[in-house]
Amino acid sequence: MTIIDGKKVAKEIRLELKEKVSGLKNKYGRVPGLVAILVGENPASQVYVRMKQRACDEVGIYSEVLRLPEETKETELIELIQKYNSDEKINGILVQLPLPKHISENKIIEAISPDKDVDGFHPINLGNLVIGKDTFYPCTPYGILELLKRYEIETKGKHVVVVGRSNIVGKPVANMLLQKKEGANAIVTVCHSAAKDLKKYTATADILIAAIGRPKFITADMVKDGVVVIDVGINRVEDKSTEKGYKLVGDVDFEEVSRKASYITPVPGGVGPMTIAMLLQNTYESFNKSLNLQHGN
Ligand code: BQF
Repeated sequence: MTIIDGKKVAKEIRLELKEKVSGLKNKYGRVPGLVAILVGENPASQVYVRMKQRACDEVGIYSEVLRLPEETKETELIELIQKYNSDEKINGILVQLPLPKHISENKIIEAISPDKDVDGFHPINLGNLVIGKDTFYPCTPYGILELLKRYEIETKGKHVVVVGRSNIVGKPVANMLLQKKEGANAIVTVCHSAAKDLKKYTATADILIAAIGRPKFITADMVKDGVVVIDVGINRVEDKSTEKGYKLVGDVDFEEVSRKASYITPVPGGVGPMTIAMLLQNTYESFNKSLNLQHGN
């Protein structure tokens, strides 16, 4: 059994990006830029935004962070996004989700220029993803494919079972693995909470992607021997023995499932750090695409 070390791979990717960004700076005198917009005080969101900002600093990507009050109006947020859509220093615009209830996430996502949508959530980019065109991949699915690639885990012809159907993880990762491409070309099943007997599906998986959002939901009886397990869950559960009063737990019961798995991602330190690394990767790719556009390609 191999534990997939997402923390280590993410670090490698950040080091590779640091080199590439330094190359851009030498060649063009500019670096990629990212703006992160946080509305309200969700504690987890604050942590995520801080991690993204620190990661930008580490690789030399220019970053701005906007912290807006909970009461921010939808129209105000849209106007801000439009300002960044035409800001040449900025190649990526990220609006941290979830947003307060009075703001429509769909409207906000659609206000972001598809050319700066480094989260890959804009319907144009998701549409391009589904038809296999070059686009920004959502960061968590991109991180999952990158982990499979770097651990040389074959996907072609394998049965991937995705549990969860969110627009951010389940739907895009299923579509990416379905593409007739290197690092994909899998047989993909998507299942979810409406299944009467989830085990019937999960037990047939060569590769199981758990993106459910419930702590330790996947147990050993639900998987076959030798399964590759990708745990996307980031659940905060109370733990009085820790300084913060909580710990992070995945959607998979790591202790028991790891005994049957050939590969498994831990939580923390698995898919989570890759999400941040791929955000930087997308920002770098966005900068390069903007150069190509300027030169009329
Ligand atoms: C780790 C996210 C749900 C909803 C909105 C490292 C992150 C998490 C875990 C992280 C996530 C989850 C992010 C670890 C960003 C991943 O060491 O295991 C990093 O920062 N994430 C987000 O921005 O929005 C979310 C999950």
